[in-house]
Amino acid sequence: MSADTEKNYAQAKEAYAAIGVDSDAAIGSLEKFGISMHCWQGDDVIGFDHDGPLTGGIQTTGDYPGRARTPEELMADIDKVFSLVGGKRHKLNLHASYAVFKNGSHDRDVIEPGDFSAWVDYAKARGLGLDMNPTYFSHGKAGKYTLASPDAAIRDFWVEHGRACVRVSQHFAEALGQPCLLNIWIPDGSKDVPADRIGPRERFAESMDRTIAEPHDKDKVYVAIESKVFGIGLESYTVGSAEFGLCYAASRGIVPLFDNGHYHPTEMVSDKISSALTFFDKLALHITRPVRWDSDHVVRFDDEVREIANEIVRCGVDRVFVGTDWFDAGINRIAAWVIGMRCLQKAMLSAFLTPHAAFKKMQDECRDTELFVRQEELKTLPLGAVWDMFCERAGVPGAEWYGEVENYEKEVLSKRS
Ligand code: RNT
Ligand code: ZN
Repeated sequence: MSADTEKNYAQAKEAYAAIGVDSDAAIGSLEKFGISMHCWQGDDVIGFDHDGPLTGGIQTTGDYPGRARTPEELMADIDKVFSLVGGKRHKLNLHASYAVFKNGSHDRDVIEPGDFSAWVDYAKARGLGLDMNPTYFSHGKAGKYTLASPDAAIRDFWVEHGRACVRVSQHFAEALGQPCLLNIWIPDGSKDVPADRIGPRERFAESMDRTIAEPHDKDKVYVAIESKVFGIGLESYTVGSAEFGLCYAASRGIVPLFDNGHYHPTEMVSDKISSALTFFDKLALHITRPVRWDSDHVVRFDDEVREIANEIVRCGVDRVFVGTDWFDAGINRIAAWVIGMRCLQKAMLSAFLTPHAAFKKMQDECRDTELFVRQEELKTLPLGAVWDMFCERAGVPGAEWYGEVENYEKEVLSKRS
């Protein structure tokens, strides 16, 4: 360990102790804090089960060289990412479109656990968990509507897809010995003013009911529904709106998923977490960065992510499934993953280093001025020195990780054409 890391940490430990915070405990909490990292940053949300473009009103922009084109390349890239990200309990978040077929391909309504055995083996060998998402986009049967389609045959196809994903999730949970989050997001909606808003919503609810009726153990598979305000080409109406998602989750006893890119730009997910957790046992999040719209920019260590992290810690880390969701094809894709993961971890570290009980007491005793002062003074305490010690203890590089990505680009990514 470098003498500087040790010396700086000793000083930081004292500075945090002075406000009643144990920095070793904070590092320990961060080591145990698992993040479900999305697999789709490495290949621009394309997957392996189809040819054709990304559809569904989501978009990657940029053409940086080195996109992963095969499962092997994607797995190697994810290994590189995890070599630069500390922490012991991470998961990998898969989409159904990342199936790795062994004996000929299956359409999405009939995918099987075996179509994901390459991922189960991968996760097992690395001590990772797996989460799952049905893929209701980038497919010939995903036109304007999927689970909310007026065409019963289309709805049936996608219901079968969801049910197959429930079975895959149950298999993930059993094979890896940890619960699997199965998150349902559909792109259904319309570009212009619809004539019927309630019809598609009723059909979506009915299709969801049929999907979650697929037998599963509730302590192994947690089903979530992800809401959204709009998508590209779906600007006027989104079937799975925020109210729909919340009401559906509450009435069926499943988990709501909040993606912080899926609201009007001044709405803050940090303020929504506690409202949901007043009524739900569990909540799921997609951490992303919307820039003016649901742009899925790489997460930075910014105010909103820090406040989301504070809320996760205050409400209870065991109550929140934390996943990531961004995709940038304009910069090195490995760096895009690593930047966002490390920024989220920095936000969590900052939250673990916050004297929440003392601050709450100030609020309850109406010492608002003091709270304001102490919240702002906290921001310039030596978080960086604690972060460096976290990296050191986790065996990952500190601030100088970019060289690793540069080498990987030279040795591996640049050879992909
Ligand atoms: C889309 C949702 C969804 C997707 C992934 C690929 O707006 O955020 O979570 O990003 O399923
Ligand atoms: Zn999302």
